[in-house]
Amino acid sequence: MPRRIKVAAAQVGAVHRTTPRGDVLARLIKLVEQAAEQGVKLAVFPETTFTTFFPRYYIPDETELSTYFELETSSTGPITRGTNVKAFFDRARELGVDVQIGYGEDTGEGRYNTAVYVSGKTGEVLNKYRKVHLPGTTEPFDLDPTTTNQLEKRYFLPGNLGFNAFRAVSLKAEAGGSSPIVGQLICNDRRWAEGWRCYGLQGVEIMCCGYNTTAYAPKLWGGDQSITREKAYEEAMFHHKLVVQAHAYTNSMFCITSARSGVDDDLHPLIPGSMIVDPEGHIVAESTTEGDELVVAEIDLDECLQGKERTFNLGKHRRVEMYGRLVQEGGVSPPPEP
Ligand code: CDT
Repeated sequence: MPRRIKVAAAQVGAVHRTTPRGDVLARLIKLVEQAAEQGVKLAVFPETTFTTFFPRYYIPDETELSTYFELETSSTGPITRGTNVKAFFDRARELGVDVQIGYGEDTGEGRYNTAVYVSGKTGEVLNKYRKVHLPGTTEPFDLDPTTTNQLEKRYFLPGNLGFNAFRAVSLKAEAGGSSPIVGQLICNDRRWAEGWRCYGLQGVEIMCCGYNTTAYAPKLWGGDQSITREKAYEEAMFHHKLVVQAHAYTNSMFCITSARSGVDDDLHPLIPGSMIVDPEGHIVAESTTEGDELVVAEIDLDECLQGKERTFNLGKHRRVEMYGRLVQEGGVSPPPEP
Protein backbone atom coordinates (compact mmCIF):
# COMPACT_ATOMS: atom_id res chain seq x y z
CA MET A 1 0.00 0.00 0.00
CA PRO A 2 1.41 3.45 -0.88
CA ARG A 3 2.09 5.70 2.08
CA ARG A 4 1.87 9.06 0.32
CA ILE A 5 0.65 12.17 2.17
CA LYS A 6 0.50 15.80 1.12
CA VAL A 7 2.01 17.95 3.86
CA ALA A 8 2.82 21.63 4.29
CA ALA A 9 4.90 24.08 6.24
CA ALA A 10 2.66 27.08 6.93
CA GLN A 11 5.12 29.96 7.16
CA VAL A 12 3.86 33.11 8.89
CA GLY A 13 5.36 36.53 8.08
CA ALA A 14 5.78 39.57 10.33
CA VAL A 15 3.65 39.84 13.47
CA HIS A 16 4.28 43.01 15.46
CA ARG A 17 3.86 43.62 19.17
CA THR A 18 0.80 45.70 18.31
CA THR A 19 -0.70 43.43 15.63
CA PRO A 20 -4.26 42.64 16.76
CA ARG A 21 -4.74 38.97 17.61
CA GLY A 22 -7.78 38.81 15.34
CA ASP A 23 -5.62 39.80 12.36
CA VAL A 24 -3.16 36.99 13.07
CA LEU A 25 -5.98 34.50 13.47
CA ALA A 26 -7.49 35.53 10.11
CA ARG A 27 -4.10 34.96 8.42
CA LEU A 28 -3.71 31.53 10.01
CA ILE A 29 -7.20 30.53 8.92
CA LYS A 30 -6.40 31.63 5.38
CA LEU A 31 -3.32 29.39 5.40
CA VAL A 32 -5.40 26.41 6.57
CA GLU A 33 -7.92 27.10 3.81
CA GLN A 34 -5.15 27.24 1.19
CA ALA A 35 -3.83 23.96 2.57
CA ALA A 36 -7.23 22.28 2.24
CA GLU A 37 -7.65 23.60 -1.31
CA GLN A 38 -4.38 21.92 -2.26
CA GLY A 39 -5.27 18.60 -0.65
CA VAL A 40 -2.84 19.01 2.25
CA LYS A 41 -3.54 16.64 5.16
CA LEU A 42 -0.99 18.02 7.65
CA ALA A 43 0.08 21.66 8.04
CA VAL A 44 2.84 22.64 10.48
CA PHE A 45 2.73 26.19 11.89
CA PRO A 46 5.55 28.07 13.68
CA GLU A 47 6.56 28.47 17.33
CA THR A 48 4.36 30.94 19.35
CA THR A 49 2.28 31.51 16.23
CA PHE A 50 -0.63 33.49 17.65
CA THR A 51 1.47 36.46 18.80
CA THR A 52 4.74 38.19 18.09
CA PHE A 53 7.85 36.38 19.37
CA PHE A 54 7.64 38.13 22.74
CA PRO A 55 10.78 36.63 24.42
CA ARG A 56 12.85 39.11 22.43
CA TYR A 57 11.39 41.88 24.63
CA TYR A 58 11.96 42.63 28.30
CA ILE A 59 8.36 42.86 29.53
CA PRO A 60 8.23 43.73 33.24
CA ASP A 61 4.48 44.35 33.15
CA GLU A 62 2.71 41.11 34.07
CA THR A 63 -0.57 42.34 32.58
CA GLU A 64 1.05 42.67 29.15
CA LEU A 65 3.08 39.47 29.54
CA SER A 66 -0.01 37.39 30.32
CA THR A 67 -1.59 38.41 26.99
CA TYR A 68 1.00 36.31 25.14
CA PHE A 69 -0.14 33.10 26.83
CA GLU A 70 -3.16 30.83 26.45
CA LEU A 71 -4.63 29.66 29.73
CA GLU A 72 -5.01 25.88 29.70
CA THR A 73 -6.31 24.44 32.94
CA SER A 74 -8.76 21.72 33.95
CA SER A 75 -11.55 24.31 33.83
CA THR A 76 -10.64 25.96 30.50
CA GLY A 77 -10.11 22.63 28.72
CA PRO A 78 -7.57 22.14 25.94
CA ILE A 79 -6.05 24.92 23.82
CA THR A 80 -8.47 24.07 21.01
CA ARG A 81 -11.29 25.61 23.07
CA GLY A 82 -9.41 28.79 24.03
CA THR A 83 -11.51 31.85 23.18
CA ASN A 84 -8.61 33.64 21.42
CA VAL A 85 -7.71 30.71 19.18
CA LYS A 86 -10.74 28.42 18.86
CA ALA A 87 -11.71 29.74 15.38
CA PHE A 88 -8.42 28.46 13.97
CA PHE A 89 -8.85 24.93 15.33
CA ASP A 90 -12.53 24.84 14.34
CA ARG A 91 -11.69 25.73 10.74
CA ALA A 92 -8.92 23.11 10.56
CA ARG A 93 -11.39 20.51 11.80
CA GLU A 94 -14.09 21.59 9.32
CA LEU A 95 -11.56 21.23 6.52
CA GLY A 96 -10.07 17.97 7.82
CA VAL A 97 -6.50 19.27 8.05
CA ASP A 98 -4.20 18.04 10.85
CA VAL A 99 -2.25 20.94 12.36
CA GLN A 100 0.73 21.39 14.60
CA ILE A 101 0.92 24.87 16.11
CA GLY A 102 3.06 26.54 18.78
CA TYR A 103 1.85 28.87 21.56
CA GLY A 104 2.68 30.16 25.04
CA GLU A 105 0.94 27.78 27.45
CA ASP A 106 -0.11 28.91 30.94
CA THR A 107 -1.25 25.99 33.09
CA GLY A 108 -1.98 28.24 36.08
CA GLU A 109 1.05 26.65 37.76
CA GLY A 110 3.70 27.22 35.13
CA ARG A 111 4.33 28.63 31.69
CA TYR A 112 5.77 26.68 28.78
CA ASN A 113 6.70 27.13 25.15
CA THR A 114 4.36 24.51 23.73
CA ALA A 115 3.16 22.95 20.49
CA VAL A 116 0.10 20.75 19.99
CA TYR A 117 -0.70 18.33 17.19
CA VAL A 118 -4.42 18.33 16.51
CA SER A 119 -6.39 15.81 14.45
CA GLY A 120 -8.28 17.24 11.46
CA LYS A 121 -10.71 14.34 11.70
CA THR A 122 -11.81 14.66 15.34
CA GLY A 123 -10.40 17.99 16.55
CA GLU A 124 -8.67 16.10 19.37
CA VAL A 125 -5.19 17.01 20.62
CA LEU A 126 -3.22 13.91 19.62
CA ASN A 127 -0.02 15.10 21.29
CA LYS A 128 1.46 17.99 23.22
CA TYR A 129 5.15 18.91 23.35
CA ARG A 130 6.85 21.48 25.59
CA LYS A 131 10.14 22.96 24.37
CA VAL A 132 13.06 21.41 26.23
CA HIS A 133 16.01 23.57 25.13
CA LEU A 134 15.32 27.20 26.08
CA PRO A 135 17.97 29.49 24.57
CA GLY A 136 19.17 32.87 25.80
CA THR A 137 19.22 34.47 29.23
CA THR A 138 17.04 35.16 32.26
CA GLU A 139 18.09 38.82 32.43
CA PRO A 140 17.98 41.19 29.43
CA PHE A 141 21.27 42.11 27.75
CA ASP A 142 20.38 45.78 28.34
CA LEU A 143 17.31 47.98 28.48
CA ASP A 144 17.79 49.48 25.01
CA PRO A 145 14.42 48.85 23.32
CA THR A 146 16.15 48.16 19.99
CA THR A 147 18.16 45.23 21.42
CA THR A 148 17.00 41.77 20.39
CA ASN A 149 16.86 39.79 23.62
CA GLN A 150 16.11 36.08 23.99
CA LEU A 151 14.38 35.83 27.35
CA GLU A 152 12.93 32.35 27.09
CA LYS A 153 14.62 31.29 30.33
CA ARG A 154 12.78 34.15 32.03
CA TYR A 155 9.32 33.49 30.65
CA PHE A 156 9.15 29.71 30.28
CA LEU A 157 9.91 26.62 32.34
CA PRO A 158 11.89 23.92 30.52
CA GLY A 159 9.61 21.37 28.88
CA ASN A 160 8.75 18.43 31.11
CA LEU A 161 6.92 16.08 28.77
CA GLY A 162 9.97 14.44 27.20
CA PHE A 163 10.35 13.50 23.56
CA ASN A 164 7.34 11.24 23.05
CA ALA A 165 6.45 10.13 19.55
CA PHE A 166 2.85 9.33 18.72
CA ARG A 167 0.76 7.84 15.93
CA ALA A 168 -1.15 10.31 13.77
CA VAL A 169 -4.21 8.04 13.62
CA SER A 170 -5.97 10.77 11.66
CA LEU A 171 -3.68 9.97 8.71
CA LYS A 172 -3.91 6.18 8.92
CA ALA A 173 -5.80 5.72 5.63
CA GLU A 174 -3.48 8.05 3.70
CA ALA A 175 -0.50 6.20 5.15
CA GLY A 176 -1.61 2.84 3.76
CA GLY A 177 -3.24 1.57 6.95
CA SER A 178 -0.26 2.19 9.24
CA SER A 179 -0.57 5.52 11.07
CA PRO A 180 2.47 7.77 10.58
CA ILE A 181 4.81 8.01 13.56
CA VAL A 182 5.27 11.69 14.40
CA GLY A 183 7.69 13.66 16.60
CA GLN A 184 7.61 17.28 17.73
CA LEU A 185 10.38 19.80 18.36
CA ILE A 186 10.31 23.56 18.86
CA CYS A 187 12.92 25.87 17.36
CA ASN A 188 16.17 25.65 19.34
CA ASP A 189 15.51 21.94 20.00
CA ARG A 190 16.37 21.29 16.34
CA ARG A 191 20.00 22.18 17.03
CA TRP A 192 20.42 19.39 19.62
CA ALA A 193 21.09 15.85 18.44
CA GLU A 194 19.77 14.40 21.70
CA GLY A 195 16.08 15.07 21.04
CA TRP A 196 16.25 13.85 17.45
CA ARG A 197 17.82 10.56 18.54
CA CYS A 198 15.13 10.04 21.20
CA TYR A 199 12.63 10.31 18.38
CA GLY A 200 14.73 8.21 15.99
CA LEU A 201 14.64 5.45 18.60
CA GLN A 202 10.83 5.50 18.43
CA GLY A 203 10.82 5.10 14.66
CA VAL A 204 9.59 8.61 13.88
CA GLU A 205 8.75 9.16 10.22
CA ILE A 206 7.67 12.82 10.27
CA MET A 207 9.28 15.44 12.51
CA CYS A 208 7.31 18.68 12.92
CA CYS A 209 9.20 21.78 14.04
CA GLY A 210 8.14 25.44 14.19
CA TYR A 211 10.64 28.22 14.89
CA ASN A 212 11.41 31.93 15.38
CA THR A 213 15.07 32.32 14.49
CA THR A 214 16.52 35.78 14.68
CA ALA A 215 18.55 36.89 11.66
CA TYR A 216 20.53 39.45 13.66
CA ALA A 217 21.32 39.15 17.38
CA PRO A 218 25.08 39.55 17.99
CA LYS A 219 24.56 40.02 21.75
CA LEU A 220 22.92 36.60 21.86
CA TRP A 221 25.45 34.83 19.66
CA GLY A 222 28.71 36.29 21.02
CA GLY A 223 31.64 36.30 18.58
CA ASP A 224 32.20 39.12 16.13
CA GLN A 225 29.95 41.98 17.28
CA SER A 226 30.61 43.93 14.08
CA ILE A 227 29.07 41.20 11.88
CA THR A 228 27.00 42.75 9.10
CA ARG A 229 23.29 42.11 8.88
CA GLU A 230 23.77 40.36 5.53
CA LYS A 231 26.43 37.99 6.89
CA ALA A 232 24.39 37.30 10.04
CA TYR A 233 21.33 36.41 7.94
CA GLU A 234 23.39 34.05 5.75
CA GLU A 235 24.87 32.34 8.82
CA ALA A 236 21.48 31.94 10.48
CA MET A 237 20.03 30.34 7.34
CA PHE A 238 23.08 28.13 6.92
CA HIS A 239 22.92 26.77 10.47
CA HIS A 240 19.16 26.24 10.29
CA LYS A 241 19.43 24.16 7.13
CA LEU A 242 22.56 22.36 8.30
CA VAL A 243 20.98 20.99 11.48
CA VAL A 244 17.62 20.08 9.99
CA GLN A 245 19.05 18.30 6.95
CA ALA A 246 21.71 16.48 8.97
CA HIS A 247 19.38 15.31 11.73
CA ALA A 248 16.62 14.26 9.33
CA TYR A 249 19.24 12.16 7.51
CA THR A 250 20.87 10.57 10.56
CA ASN A 251 17.47 9.62 11.95
CA SER A 252 15.92 8.60 8.61
CA MET A 253 12.83 10.78 8.86
CA PHE A 254 11.05 13.56 7.02
CA CYS A 255 11.08 16.96 8.67
CA ILE A 256 8.62 19.81 8.18
CA THR A 257 10.01 23.09 9.52
CA SER A 258 7.90 26.22 9.67
CA ALA A 259 9.17 29.77 10.23
CA ARG A 260 7.75 32.85 11.82
CA SER A 261 9.61 35.12 9.44
CA GLY A 262 9.91 38.71 8.27
CA VAL A 263 10.83 41.86 10.19
CA ASP A 264 8.81 42.38 13.37
CA ASP A 265 8.30 45.95 14.59
CA ASP A 266 10.65 47.19 11.80
CA LEU A 267 13.52 46.10 14.04
CA HIS A 268 13.77 42.36 14.52
CA PRO A 269 14.41 40.24 11.41
CA LEU A 270 13.55 36.55 11.56
CA ILE A 271 14.78 34.10 8.93
CA PRO A 272 12.33 32.32 6.62
CA GLY A 273 13.62 28.95 5.32
CA SER A 274 10.46 26.88 5.92
CA MET A 275 11.23 23.50 4.40
CA ILE A 276 10.22 19.93 3.84
CA VAL A 277 13.30 17.73 4.08
CA ASP A 278 13.39 14.05 3.12
CA PRO A 279 15.05 11.17 5.07
CA GLU A 280 18.16 11.39 2.89
CA GLY A 281 18.58 15.02 3.98
CA HIS A 282 17.45 16.64 0.74
CA ILE A 283 15.21 19.72 0.70
CA VAL A 284 12.16 18.77 -1.36
CA ALA A 285 10.33 22.09 -0.98
CA GLU A 286 11.17 25.43 0.63
CA SER A 287 9.73 28.92 1.03
CA THR A 288 10.54 31.59 -1.53
CA THR A 289 9.35 34.66 0.41
CA GLU A 290 9.56 36.09 3.94
CA GLY A 291 5.79 36.40 4.27
CA ASP A 292 2.81 34.12 4.81
CA GLU A 293 3.40 31.18 2.51
CA LEU A 294 2.36 27.58 2.24
CA VAL A 295 5.21 25.22 1.30
CA VAL A 296 3.70 21.98 0.01
CA ALA A 297 5.07 18.56 -0.92
CA GLU A 298 3.72 15.06 -1.29
CA ILE A 299 5.89 12.72 0.75
CA ASP A 300 6.17 8.94 0.65
CA LEU A 301 6.78 7.56 4.13
CA ASP A 302 8.33 4.40 2.69
CA GLU A 303 11.33 6.56 1.78
CA CYS A 304 12.28 6.34 5.48
CA LEU A 305 12.95 2.62 5.11
CA GLN A 306 16.28 2.81 3.31
CA GLY A 307 18.00 4.69 6.16
CA LYS A 308 16.11 2.93 8.95
CA GLU A 309 16.98 -0.53 7.61
CA ARG A 310 20.56 0.08 6.45
CA THR A 311 22.88 3.00 7.23
CA PHE A 312 21.00 4.11 10.36
CA ASN A 313 19.58 0.78 11.49
CA LEU A 314 19.83 1.85 15.13
CA GLY A 315 19.28 -1.58 16.69
CA LYS A 316 21.99 -3.11 14.56
CA HIS A 317 24.73 -0.51 14.67
CA ARG A 318 24.44 1.53 17.89
CA ARG A 319 26.81 0.73 20.77
CA VAL A 320 25.02 1.99 23.85
CA GLU A 321 27.76 0.68 26.17
CA MET A 322 29.95 3.47 24.72
CA TYR A 323 27.50 6.35 25.19
CA GLY A 324 27.38 6.68 29.01
CA ARG A 325 28.71 10.26 28.96
CA LEU A 326 25.66 11.41 27.04
CA VAL A 327 23.41 11.01 30.06
CA GLN A 328 25.97 11.28 32.87
CA GLU A 329 27.41 14.68 31.97
CA GLY A 330 25.52 17.94 31.36
CA GLY A 331 28.46 20.16 30.45
CA VAL A 332 31.99 19.74 29.17
CA SER A 333 34.68 17.86 31.15
CA PRO A 334 37.97 18.10 29.21
CA PRO A 335 40.67 15.52 29.87
CA PRO A 336 43.27 16.72 32.44
CA GLU A 337 46.39 18.45 31.12
CA PRO A 338 49.22 15.87 31.35
N1 CDT B 1 13.22 30.66 19.32
C1 CDT B 1 14.44 30.09 19.38
O1 CDT B 1 14.63 29.07 20.01
N2 CDT B 1 15.41 30.73 18.73
C2 CDT B 1 16.76 30.27 18.76
C3 CDT B 1 17.71 31.40 18.64
C4 CDT B 1 19.10 30.95 18.90
S1 CDT B 1 20.14 31.63 17.77
C5 CDT B 1 21.38 30.51 17.57
C6 CDT B 1 17.05 29.26 17.65
O2 CDT B 1 17.68 28.25 17.97
O3 CDT B 1 16.73 29.48 16.49
